[in-house]
Amino acid sequence: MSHATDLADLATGFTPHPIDSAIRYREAGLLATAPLWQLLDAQVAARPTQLAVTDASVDELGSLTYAELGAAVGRRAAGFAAAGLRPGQRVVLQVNNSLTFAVTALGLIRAGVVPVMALPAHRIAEIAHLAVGADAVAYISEDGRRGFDFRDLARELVSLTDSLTMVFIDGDHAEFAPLPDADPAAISLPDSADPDLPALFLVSGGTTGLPKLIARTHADYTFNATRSAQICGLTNADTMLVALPAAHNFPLCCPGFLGILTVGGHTVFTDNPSPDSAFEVIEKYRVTAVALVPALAQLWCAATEWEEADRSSLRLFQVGGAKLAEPDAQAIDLAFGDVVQQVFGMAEGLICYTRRDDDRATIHRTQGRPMCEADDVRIVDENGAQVPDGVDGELLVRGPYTIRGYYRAAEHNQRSFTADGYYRSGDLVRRLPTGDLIVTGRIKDTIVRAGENVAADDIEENLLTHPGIAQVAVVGLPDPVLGEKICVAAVSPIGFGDELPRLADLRRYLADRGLAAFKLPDDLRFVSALPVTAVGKIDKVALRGRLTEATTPA
Ligand code: OOB
Repeated sequence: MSHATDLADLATGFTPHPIDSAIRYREAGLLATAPLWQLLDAQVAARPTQLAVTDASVDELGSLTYAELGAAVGRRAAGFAAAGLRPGQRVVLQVNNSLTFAVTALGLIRAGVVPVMALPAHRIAEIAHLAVGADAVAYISEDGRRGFDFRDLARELVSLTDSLTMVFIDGDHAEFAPLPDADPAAISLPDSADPDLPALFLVSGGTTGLPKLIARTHADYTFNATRSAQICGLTNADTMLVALPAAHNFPLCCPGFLGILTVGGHTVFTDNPSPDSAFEVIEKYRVTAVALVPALAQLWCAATEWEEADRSSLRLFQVGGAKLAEPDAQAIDLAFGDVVQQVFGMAEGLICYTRRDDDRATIHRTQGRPMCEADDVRIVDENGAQVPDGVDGELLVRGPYTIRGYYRAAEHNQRSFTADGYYRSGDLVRRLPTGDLIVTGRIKDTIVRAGENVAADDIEENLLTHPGIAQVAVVGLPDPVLGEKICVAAVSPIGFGDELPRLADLRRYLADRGLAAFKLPDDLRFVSALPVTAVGKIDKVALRGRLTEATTPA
């Protein structure tokens, strides 16, 4: 295929903004005209000697300045081009947090090759699905040094997919190719890109079914990074710790690695988010900002009781990906000094932030408000009619950086988008008169018990106020009499010494808080940990499976 055909192929099955919206967004200055890699080029020119990236798991030579990062990215891009990868072609990238991640992801983008940002926890089912869906020509990963051998996955993948002809492996590459580098002066790289074509693919974070491909364009992702960095007040004096998997939208671009790139700051990558390791990294590099999911944030808070490393440099503690309970938000502020920020976002687009100058109560209680004035949020009832402020409804969204359709998923798009182009998030939210949003649950997360609809999040929120419960998930399990019974899976707080609450205690507790009798749980299991998704959110599908297995007689 010629380059033009590769780009035409990339555009097939991609849903752009309608032309009038694209013009309006561009006129408002929200959609860039430059390719995404321009973010790096600008910093290489502006501050070549400043530190750009550090790999916390490498003791020596683990850092690159902007000039060095620019050069490494150029060589990697040239290497991919020399290996035969062409602009517009898709590749699946699955690399743990490291300098290799930074150089390889940016190298692909610089070469015009479009990475599918797989998470390290994905396995063959997800990777094969993504590779086939994107018609990927290459898989890029690493060896077995981190406890899982991605070369085995590569072997299976090659046997399952027709389009895939190249595998590049970081480290011990076995029968595959090593990550390529070449002299950029000797090979031609694209000097521009259509800003409204995909620069990369994110994968959807849903816990139902296989991940879907989310095309993010040069223009919309540049905006996502730039606006996020502004809202979070990042400057080139900031150091961002990327502790969640870097391929996820949150640590990648909200503001994350790409956001800090827009202001010329420093990113430190770690593949170990546990507090004992991460706190040392914070002390060593004077980290100022970090993004975590709620379960990790809880762990970090608890660890401040015994970990001694100096964390006083932290000024921005972002939590998102799942609902942060108000007491947990307060606990973070107490333990780290008024630094918490809630982030409610989705790979599909919309990002909401609490703002630095909001009062602490708003920051503790809400999930923030949209980052862009052109974000068009509607909250609707089950008939699609808009609900007033203060009333729960499903969040629909349309805007400059929100997709108009999943990639090559026409049938799915019929369900996930309205006729006038809004993305149906499936999230239940409530808008306050201030514009701040409170996420109250998922529309499908209800248990039908003896004919009554019970919202799992209602019970969860109430249980989280109980001192004997640190984390909780409420799911419906099949029951011959009730149809579904309400099962509580709970984790007790670290160091919780007293006797664990029993089912009868919790039923009484909830009844005292005013919950209706039909909402009181039928079953209680204490577990050491709840199953989580690839980025660390509670995975109810897996949990239901586990609990059903545990109750089904053999
Ligand atoms: C982030 O992105 P995804 O694509 O992995 O997951 C999106 C979904 C949302 O639709 C919502 O159901 C849930 O995750 N979610 C939250 C939340 N943040 C995300 N639910 C309650 N409270 C929050 N703060 O998870 C993501 C992407 C960018 C930034 C932050 C998170």
